[in-house]
Amino acid sequence: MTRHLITSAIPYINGIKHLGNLVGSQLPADLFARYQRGRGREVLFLCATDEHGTPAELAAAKAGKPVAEYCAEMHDVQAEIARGFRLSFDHFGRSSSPENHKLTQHFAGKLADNGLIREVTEKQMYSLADGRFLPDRYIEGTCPNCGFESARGDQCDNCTKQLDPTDLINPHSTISGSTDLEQRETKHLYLCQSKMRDQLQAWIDSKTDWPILTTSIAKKWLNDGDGLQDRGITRDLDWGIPVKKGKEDWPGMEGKVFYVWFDAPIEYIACAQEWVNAGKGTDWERWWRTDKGADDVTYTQFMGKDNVPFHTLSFPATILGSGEPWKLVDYIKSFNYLNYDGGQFSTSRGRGVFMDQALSLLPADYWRWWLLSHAPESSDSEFTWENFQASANKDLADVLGNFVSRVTKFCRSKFGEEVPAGGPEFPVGSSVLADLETRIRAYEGHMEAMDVRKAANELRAIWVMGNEFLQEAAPWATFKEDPELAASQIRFALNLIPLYAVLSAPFIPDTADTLHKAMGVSPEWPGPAADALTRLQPGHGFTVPDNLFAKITDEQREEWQERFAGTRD
Ligand code: B3M
Ligand code: ZN
Repeated sequence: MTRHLITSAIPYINGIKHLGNLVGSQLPADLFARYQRGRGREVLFLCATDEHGTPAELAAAKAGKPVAEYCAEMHDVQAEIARGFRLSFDHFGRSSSPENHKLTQHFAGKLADNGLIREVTEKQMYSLADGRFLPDRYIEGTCPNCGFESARGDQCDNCTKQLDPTDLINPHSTISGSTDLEQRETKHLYLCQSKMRDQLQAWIDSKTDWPILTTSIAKKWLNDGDGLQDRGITRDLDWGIPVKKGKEDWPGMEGKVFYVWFDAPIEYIACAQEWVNAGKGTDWERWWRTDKGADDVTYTQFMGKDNVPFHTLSFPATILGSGEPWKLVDYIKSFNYLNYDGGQFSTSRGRGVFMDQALSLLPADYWRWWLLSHAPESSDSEFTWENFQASANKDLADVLGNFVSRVTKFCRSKFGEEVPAGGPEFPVGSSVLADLETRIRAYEGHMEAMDVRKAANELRAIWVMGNEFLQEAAPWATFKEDPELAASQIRFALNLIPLYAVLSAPFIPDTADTLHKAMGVSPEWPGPAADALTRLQPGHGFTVPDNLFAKITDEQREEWQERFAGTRD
């Protein structure tokens, strides 16, 4: 049976992520991991924090902390919030781990051995006052294009023009404010991606089943001319993975580190090693080395569209270029952007709802359901408080919550807290059983295909069927004339609850758990609907769960809308 290796793009360490980040990678990856586990398949689901590069350094400086300390703290913060959202990683690693240091240096050594790395001498801004080279975004000055005074070395935020630090008028260091800057020569390593163009092209061309969003981005980069330029994989920074050729020093590269986008995807592999070293698993090679059994692994990656070039070209170039039998990704599921109330979510400007804030308002299942059922798959989508309120109240409270409440309470009042006997097993003269069968199989199909919205729609339709059945059968009316028939109707309806629980678990795991417990059964993926709907036999005890979903009131919605209208600190 195939095993599933699943990774989510690893979130930057520089602060708590917003809901747009969540729905673009970690959450759909979790949906898929939970689904595959639910089907009884072996899964290794990995994620980590992306801890290197200038964003980490800048965020640590802003927090007034040494960068290593900042990263350790933020990792724990992000891990805690991930638990809050019930993201079921088998391991949540760190790209700064010793495992990743070693493996990144190993890959660099192999690439060098294979003639895929060249040394390039280039000029870069050096700050005498700071005693260091400055990355582009550590330099600010006046934009030559629009006159904006705080244009960054890489781009003007005012007129969006792409800049080079040497374009700026009056450039100064953002660390010290010093204008004592000069151009100095520095040597860097470049990965010769251009030599691998044909190999990468053939590989991408073979992926005929990939989402168009993924392949169109990859092909654009491959064919545009500048996409597959050789790429600098080192930086003049203190924080990062020291440049080494395997275990050996790399002459001329002292004091330099690898570029964050070189080591970040390698962390997908190092994370599996961390998982073993943390005592949670025993054999990482079985998942990652095709010479050690990973041939029957299906590897799926989840990410936002901005990450696609790195996963379709750069990382595969690292893997293929190593000449070693590493597992390559089988399927890349990418997402468009989620916007926030008429604009963009923005980490730097603190615009939108952030993961910690969301959990302080409502339990994770509300957010999971809304985000997944509105996943930005075929185009960008938008979060509005009205839509969030309407979906949660309708789908969760009116449809699912209300069904469970009506069925269990009616049964308790008329037959007690156990499944009643009497009457036929299935509704006579109704297509409900056949319709359920069709819908369950369609749901499975959408989940296998990672069609997140289609799966959510199918699940919603399955929930709706329960209410429609109740409406039609009207056991409260039948009970007066034919209690036997009412008993059989309610038995059928009760049996829908564990079915709903197991099907819904990938989307709303806490609610699923509550339902399984209330019905006194463990999760069991449905075979034929007729079998699944006779699981609860007469006499089987259950309890009436507490109200599953409170409705979001207009007052709450308005208050939240107001509270999140501005920007965070
Ligand atoms: N940290 C960017 C992002 O979070 C980056 C992803 C790395 S995946 C190896 O969108
Ligand atoms: Zn400008």
